Amino acid sequence: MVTLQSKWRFLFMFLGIQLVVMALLSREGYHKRVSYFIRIFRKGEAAGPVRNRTAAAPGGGDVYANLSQLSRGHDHADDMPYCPKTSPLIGGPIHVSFPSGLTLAQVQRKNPLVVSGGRYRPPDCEARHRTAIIIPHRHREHHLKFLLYYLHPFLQRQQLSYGIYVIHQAGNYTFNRAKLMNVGFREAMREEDWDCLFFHDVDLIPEDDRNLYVCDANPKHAAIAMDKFGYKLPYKMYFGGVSALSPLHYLKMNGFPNNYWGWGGEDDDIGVRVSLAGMFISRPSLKVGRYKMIKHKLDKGNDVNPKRFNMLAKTRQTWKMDGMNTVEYEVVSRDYLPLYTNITVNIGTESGLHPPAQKPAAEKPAAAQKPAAAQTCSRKSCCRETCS
Ligand code: UDH
Ligand code: NGS
Repeated sequence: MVTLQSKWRFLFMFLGIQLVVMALLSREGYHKRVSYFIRIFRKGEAAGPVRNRTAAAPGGGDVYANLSQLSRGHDHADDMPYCPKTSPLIGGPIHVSFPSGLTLAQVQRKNPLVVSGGRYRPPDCEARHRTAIIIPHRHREHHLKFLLYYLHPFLQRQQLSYGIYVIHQAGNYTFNRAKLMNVGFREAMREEDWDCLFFHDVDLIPEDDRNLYVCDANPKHAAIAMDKFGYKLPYKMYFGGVSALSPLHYLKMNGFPNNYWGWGGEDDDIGVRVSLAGMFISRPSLKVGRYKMIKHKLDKGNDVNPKRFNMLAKTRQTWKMDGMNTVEYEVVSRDYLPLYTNITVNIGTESGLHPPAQKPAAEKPAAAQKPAAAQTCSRKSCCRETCS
């Protein structure tokens, strides 16, 4: 009798506990609690600096999801089939965050199929597109690390054959983004017959891998929806951040201007060149052309260019005289690093590649004590591009 009673008590207790658990789970917000417990169990597994998520996760998937399926060590046989027109690895929105502590060695370990110089080919099919990424750079190593962390898997998911070039401006003279891109174009094309070039700011991380890094029939402005502009175009002719041109597009518009020293206007000039050369700006949809910008302030050595509006007003007259046909530079070094090709380049100043060394400020007459970046072009010390 006693044993039968305790059996019933046990059964009621068991059913009661089940009811309480079911009630808890069915309440609003149980998802959060369940994932909280799952995270506790998974704590020890967190291998990478960015949490693994599945491609379908709300708020974006892990950019490395699915890539471990790619097998290493395939020989690139001549009879390899073309990759499918739409890559089966594409997953849509990508979760982007910038955790502290990420190292280049970690990025390298996450990308075992990337070879010297930051080159990649799909291991199991012949890529349909060959894309070079050109990144103008100086003193932004911290941003570069994050860009590489996201860009490598992003491009692999699109089954592209690709190479990443970082064009590093040597010295401390005022930064010149557009001229560095001209250098990048020439140096990348010297190495391989790329069919598309992506000109990519170092601080912009793509948030959707349906934003294909291939060229369109017209020059493409890819960074159409940035978080800092509320995921909208700031103005209709905006062409900044990330753009994509085929070699033919690039040469048709005589490349980019060489004479925008400092911040601003060069991207607008490039946008104007597109239409002056008889082309249109193509764009992805606002849904896929999304980018997160790594927040930062204006760099030292990249002051706002006070001449930019005057220069922009003259693009129609200058674009054929200044660009790829006049670009002058000296490659200081070329390094085939594990995750990218670094090209350090002397692009000189407004006064040429080897301007006469400036005397120390104390020895100069007062009138000559302007900072180099603020010097204007006089007829005597003619800047090749602006004073013709
Ligand atoms: N860049 C460098 N080093 C520099 C300057 C620029 O690597 O010292 C490169 C880098 O790839 C960067 C790109 O040039 O992403 C564009 O420069 P930027 O990021 O400074 O330009 P952006 O317009 O930001 O994105 C400017 C910050 C606020 C400017 C406010 C002016 N009113
Ligand atoms: C325009 C600049 C562009 C610049 C854009 C966005 O005003 O070079 O703002 O700037 N054009 C001129 O100054 C003529 S941002 O908000 O990213 O700092 O890209």
